[in-house]
Amino acid sequence: MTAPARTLRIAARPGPFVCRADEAALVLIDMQRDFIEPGGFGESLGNDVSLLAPAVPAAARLLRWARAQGLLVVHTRESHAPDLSDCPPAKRLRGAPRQRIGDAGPMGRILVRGEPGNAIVDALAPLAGEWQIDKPGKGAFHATALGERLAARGIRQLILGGVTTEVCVQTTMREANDRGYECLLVDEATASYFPDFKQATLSMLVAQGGIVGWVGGLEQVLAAGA
Ligand code: TIU
Repeated sequence: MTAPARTLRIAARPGPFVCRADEAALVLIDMQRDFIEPGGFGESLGNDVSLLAPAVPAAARLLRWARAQGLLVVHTRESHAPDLSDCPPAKRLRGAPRQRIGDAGPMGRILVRGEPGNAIVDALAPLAGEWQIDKPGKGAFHATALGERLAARGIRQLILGGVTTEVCVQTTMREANDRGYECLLVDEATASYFPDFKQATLSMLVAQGGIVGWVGGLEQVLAAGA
């Protein structure tokens, strides 16, 4: 006889998120130096990167919790091949950034795989066995093997954090929702260069009875399974 699935009941909006630990993964989106530290892609777009700093210790607490609960942990990086063959001109040429994707910056080439600035920040460094997904798009399912790998592992629920809330995190959560995953986004573990965009994103995800999924507070997540 197989043991019943271990469930963690997390108080959330629009209602409780009942996490089945064996079928759930923590997905931390793009917690990279390129977005969080000066000299990377985020700053090259004209953003104040200090607005993302509070999400780092919050994501670190969430990561410790997920590891303690035995959840699969997935880290993503927005990144491109050195020859930029996976970067459409429409992405590289968009806007008027100080430096474009592939240009040389103080932390290496902007948003290029393997460069120092493309690494995940030290406080959230992946452990051996945790998945690291390099993604050329905003969503983590686009042009990656993430969907196939999660399906092969029997994962049905995603607990999400990362940056930025309304860009890569929201895109990934919407992609996942359309693929049938139940998704919980953890408020303090996500951040935006535009705080009002973050708040609007959280509101729109849970509106209409959770049209895209759930949003929960960090303390409520940590209290589950404590
Ligand atoms: N610009 C911005 O807010 N975000 C991105 O370009 N990528 C991610 O969100 N990771």
